[in-house]
Amino acid sequence: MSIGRVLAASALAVSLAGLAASPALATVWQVNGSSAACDDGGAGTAAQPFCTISQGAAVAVAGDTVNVAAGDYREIVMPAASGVTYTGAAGARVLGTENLSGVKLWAPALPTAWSIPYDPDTNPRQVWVNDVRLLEITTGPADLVANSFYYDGIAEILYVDIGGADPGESNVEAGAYSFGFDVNGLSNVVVQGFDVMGQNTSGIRVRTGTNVTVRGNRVHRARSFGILVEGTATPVVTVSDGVKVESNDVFDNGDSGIRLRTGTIRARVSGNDSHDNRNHGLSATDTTDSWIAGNELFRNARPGGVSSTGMILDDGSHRNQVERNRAYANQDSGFQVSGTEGVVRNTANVFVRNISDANGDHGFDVRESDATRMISNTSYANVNDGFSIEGNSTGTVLRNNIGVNNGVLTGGNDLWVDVGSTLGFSANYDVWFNSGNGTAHKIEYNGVEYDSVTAFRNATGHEQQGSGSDPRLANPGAGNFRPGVGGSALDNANAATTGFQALDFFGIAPVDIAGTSNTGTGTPNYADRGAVELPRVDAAPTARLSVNPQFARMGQQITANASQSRDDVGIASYRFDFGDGFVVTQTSPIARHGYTRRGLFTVRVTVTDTAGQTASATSAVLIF
Ligand SMILES: [Ca+2]
Ligand SMILES: [Ca+2]
Ligand SMILES: [Ca+2]
Repeated sequence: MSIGRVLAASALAVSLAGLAASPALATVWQVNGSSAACDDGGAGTAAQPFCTISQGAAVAVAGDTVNVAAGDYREIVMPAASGVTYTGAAGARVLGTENLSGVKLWAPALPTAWSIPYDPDTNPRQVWVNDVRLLEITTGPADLVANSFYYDGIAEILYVDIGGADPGESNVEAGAYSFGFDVNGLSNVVVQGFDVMGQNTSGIRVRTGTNVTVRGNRVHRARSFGILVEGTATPVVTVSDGVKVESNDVFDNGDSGIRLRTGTIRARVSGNDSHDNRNHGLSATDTTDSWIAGNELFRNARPGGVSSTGMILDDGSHRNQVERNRAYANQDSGFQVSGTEGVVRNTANVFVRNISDANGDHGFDVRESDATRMISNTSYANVNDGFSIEGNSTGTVLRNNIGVNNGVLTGGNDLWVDVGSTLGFSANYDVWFNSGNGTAHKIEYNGVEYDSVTAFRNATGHEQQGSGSDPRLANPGAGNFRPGVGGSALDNANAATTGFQALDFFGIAPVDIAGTSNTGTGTPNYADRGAVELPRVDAAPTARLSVNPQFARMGQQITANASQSRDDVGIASYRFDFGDGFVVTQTSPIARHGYTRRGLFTVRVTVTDTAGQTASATSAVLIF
C-alpha cells in the first residue's frame, strides 16, 4: 500500500495544483464506527471520530482524506466532493447487508419458513445464513424450498427457509444496500484498502468519473458486478475517463468481477485478480483506448452456463491494449474480442504477451472484429482452438505466438481461421505444436485442416518463418511457460512488428541465449516467441587446478593455477587454500606460495561466480 499511497499523493498534488489550493489546508477525517466515542455530529478527529464513512463523505472537500478504522460499516458511501481519498485500514469492511440474527426477531410463517419485517435501503437480493448463500425465490413465499428466501417488497417482509429451523438462531446477513461505494460524476476520488462485501448490486461503482482510482480493495459477494465503471447513454451521453482499477482482489460476485461499459475511455485496469465470479473475470463493452495489464483472471464460471470468459472486449470496444494478463481455468475462452453480427464491431485492439491456458473454450477468440493484433501470446491446453479467428473478422494479424496442445480432446486446432475471416489475415513467426495425442490439428484455415505448418505455408503463404516444432515449454501444466533450449521459440521472434513489446509477461527483457543462433527480425534479434522470455540461465562454475612443481623443497615457490576454470557469465573470485594454513582469496586465477615445513599437502581452489555459485578442485604437493 505504501507505493499506492505515494501515487495517490502525487495525483492529489496534481489535483490541488489545479484548484490553486494549499495542501496545508487539507484535512484528514477519522472514521471509527467501533469506537465508543464516535459521533457523526462530532469533530471527525481521532479523539472523536465519525461513526460512518458517509459522514466523512459529507464533509470532506478536495484535498482531504477520510481514514476509516477497522470495523463493519453497513452503509452506501456516496462521495460528495471530488479530490477526496478514502482509505480503509486493514479490517475496514463495507457491508451491503444488515445482520438479522436473534431468535426474538423471526416468526414462523409457513411449514418450514420464517419471516421478519424488513425495510432496508434497497430490497434484498441476497441472503446468507451461516455464510451459505440462499436461493432467491421471486414468485412467492409458497415456492420457498430449503435454503431459499423470498422478499415481499409491498408488505416489506423477508421470508427465509432453511428447512425448518429458526434462522435467527444462525448468523443471517440480508442484502440492504445497492453499492458499497457509489462515486458518481466526480474526479480524482480514490477508494483504497476496503473489504467490500455483499451489496445488492455492485461493490464499487464509478459512474461518469474522471481519474478516479479504485485500488487495493477486496470486492466480493456483490449480487451483480464487483467493480463497475461506466458512463451514461441516457438522458445524456457522458464518459468515464481515465479511471484506474488496480491491485484489487475481486471474487465470488454474481456477475462479472470487473465491468467496464457505456463510454468507458482511457481506463487503466492493472494488477487485479478477478476470479471465481459467476460471469466473466473482466467484461468491457463500449470501452476504448484503455489499458488492461497484468491481471490474473481465473475460474470464472456461471453455474449451468457456458459463456463466462477470463476477459471479453465486446460491442464497440476499440484501440484497447491488453498485455501481460493471464487467463486460466475459465468456463469459456480465456480472452475474447467480439462484436454482434451485423450490429456493432470492434477495431484495432492489441493483445500482447498474454497467457491463456486450460480454459473451457478457446485460448484467444476473435469474432466480428477488425484489425486485431495478436503479438507474442501463449495459448496452451485450452479445450478448443488456441487462437480462433471467426465471425467475418478482418485484418487479424498474428506474430510471435505459441499455440501448444489446444483442442486435443475435441478435434480443435492451435490456430483456426474460419472461411469468412481470411480477408486481411496475416500470420508469421508463430509456433503451432501438438505433442501428438488426441485428435487436434495444428491449423484449420479457410475450411482446410493442416497437420504441418509447412503444408499450411505452402498452401497459403502464411508462416514463412513459422514453426511446427516443439517450443519445449518448461512445465506449462504447472504454469511455467518458458521456452526451452533446443526448442522452436528461442531467439527467433519478430521484434519489428507493430505492437511488439520487448519486456515479457514478467517484465523480463529478451536474452541472447548462447548456442542458439539469433534468427529473429528487428531489434533485438534474439527475442523469444510467446509471452515469456527465457532469461539468462546462470550456471554454476567449473573449477580446474594445476600445481607446479608438485615436488618442491621448503621455501621454494610453487604456483597454483586455476585459469582453466570456467563460468558462463563470469568468475568473481578464487580462494586458494594451500593446506598448511595459508589461504588467499583474489580475483587472479594464479597464486604462489612457499611452504615452511615438510609434508604432503592438498591445495584447494574454490571459484565463485558472479551469482555466488561455487565449485572446487584440488591438487597435491609434496614438500621435502
Ligand atoms: Ca532469447
Ligand atoms: Ca542466441
Ligand atoms: Ca555462472
